[in-house]
Parts: sequence; structure tokens; C-alpha cells
Amino acid sequence: SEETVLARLGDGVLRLTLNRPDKLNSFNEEMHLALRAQIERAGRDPQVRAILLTGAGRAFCAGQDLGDRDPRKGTGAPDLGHTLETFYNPTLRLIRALEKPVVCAVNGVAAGAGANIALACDIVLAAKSAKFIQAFAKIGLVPDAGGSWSLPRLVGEARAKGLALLAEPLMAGQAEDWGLIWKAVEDAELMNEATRIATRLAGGPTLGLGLTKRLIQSAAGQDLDQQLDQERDCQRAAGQSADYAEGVTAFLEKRAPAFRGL
Ligand code: T3D
Repeated sequence: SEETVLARLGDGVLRLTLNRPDKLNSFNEEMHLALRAQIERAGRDPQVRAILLTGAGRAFCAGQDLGDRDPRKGTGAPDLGHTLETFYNPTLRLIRALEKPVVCAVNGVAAGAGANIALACDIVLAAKSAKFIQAFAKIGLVPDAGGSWSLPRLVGEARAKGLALLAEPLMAGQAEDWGLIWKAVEDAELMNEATRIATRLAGGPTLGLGLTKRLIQSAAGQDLDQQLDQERDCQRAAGQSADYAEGVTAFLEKRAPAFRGL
């Protein structure tokens, strides 16, 4: 059968494409496991220095494949707590814990868990025609895939509640204005721009970038003293990297640094 996640490694960037376009790249179990395996590989493989996540066809991802949840099949109410714990939550945790940048190119509609997986990524670009929909309320569910956590942090409680309770589409441009995502770009430019950013990150000081990601993510859960302690520890580690020595040397020699991710 066709691969549910296409993976291609080049220039240090692992490009992952959700690939169930007929179902708007909605998640079935196979796609969950394929995506998870690729993110785990990214963590292990030193050749991978950034991830670029996108979708095939006209959508980014429509969240859970509701065909796999058809109540008319008479199998009784599913245990969605179990499916979150088994499928969505591990992927969310992996994206956040990966000490390498994850760029998301939202090429079309991102709905339900599809929207929230995009929002878990480190740099989110979206095509201007793309929209974000917290679709859960339309079918009686709650925001998942980290959405109830990331939305209020990204846009504040008023907008988070508006998005989650009303489940109306938010266009990419508005998402940028609200600080939900990094940038909305012209549709025709999306993949060029996302590739440019991911390639630049992949050529960066990977250890320092990974520690930077960790620090920014820690901030909301810590007070200033704790954060200062963590900055001290991370800076100590960064200061021992070969890329730091290269960065300073290149500066003093007035040339571009050649980071190796070490
Ligand atoms: O279950 C658990 O494990 C708990 C976890 C839940 C996480 C979740 O994500 S819950 C939320 C699930 N997602 C949704 O509720 C979104 C459903 N989809 C839509 O609302 C719309 O499709 C979109 C707004 C995303 C796009 O609308 P539009 O008009 O551009 O396209 P369309 O015509 O609705 O969809 C095109 C096809 O994709 C269509 O199939 P067809 O008629 O061509 O055979 C449609 O049924 C299919 N499709 C779209 N989304 C899903 C889907 N098929 C299965 N599951 C989907 N989520």
C-alpha cells in the first residue's frame, strides 16, 4: 500500500509529508505509527538536523479519520482516552522533546488534531489560503493533541476559548496576526520558504538550537530563578560545543561559520 508518511532526507532536513490526500491526510493508526517512527529516527540520526513537516494534496491534516470512529458500525463508544494515550500523545511529546528544530509548512486546511500537531512545531508557516479549525466542538469533543495547552499560551484565554468553543476557521493571515503561527506566506512560496528556513536551521549549531528550544518551552512552567538556573546549565553545555568555538572563531576571522551540529 502507499506510504502514509513520505520521508526524504537532504541537506540535513528530514522532510515528512503526511500522505493520505483522499482523506485530507487525516490520521489512521498506520499514519500515526509511521509519523512517530520518523520523528524517533530524527532523534537518533545525527544526519537529521531539522524536520520539515507538511501534507500531500490540498490539505495539511483533517485530524482523526472519522471513518474509523463510525458509531453506526455498532461497536459501542470508543475509549478515546486510550487512543490519545496510545497514538496522539506520544507524537506530541516526541515533537516537543526533540532537541532539533521542527518546521511545519501548513499547505492547506489544518483541523482538529491536525491543527494542534502543527501548533506543536517550532516554526509554523502557513499558506495564505490555509485555515486552522479547532473542529472538536462540532462533534462533541474537546481540543486534544496539546491544543488546550498550546492555544491559551499562544493567543491568550479569550481567543483560545473563542477558537475552541466556536470551531470557526481561522485564516492563516489572522493566525499570524494573533501570534498563533510564525508567518503566513503566499501559497506559491510556501514550500520554498519552508525549505529555506529548515535548511538554514539544519546548517545551524544544532546543540545550541536544541537547548534554545528546551529553554523557551520551559519558561511558562518556571519562575525567573529557575529559568536563570536552567539558562546557566544550558549555556555551560553550549559553551562546550565545537559549534560555539567555530561561531566565535568565524566571527573573529570575519567569515561565515561552518557549523557541524556538534
Ligand atoms: O478519535 C480519537 O482518537 C480522538 C482524537 C480526535 C482528534 C481529532 O482530530 S477530532 C476532529 C476530527 N476532524 C474533524 O472533525 C474535521 C472533519 N473534516 C472537516 O470538517 C472538513 O473535511 C474540513 C474542514 C477539514 C475540510 O472541508 P472541505 O470542504 O475542504 O473538504 P471535505 O469535502 O469536507 O472533505 C474532503 C474529503 O475528505 C471528504 O471525503 P469524500 O466525500 O471526498 O469521500 C471527507 O469526508 C474527507 N475527510 C475530511 N476530513 C476527514 C475526512 N474523512 C475522514 N476523517 C476526516 N477527519
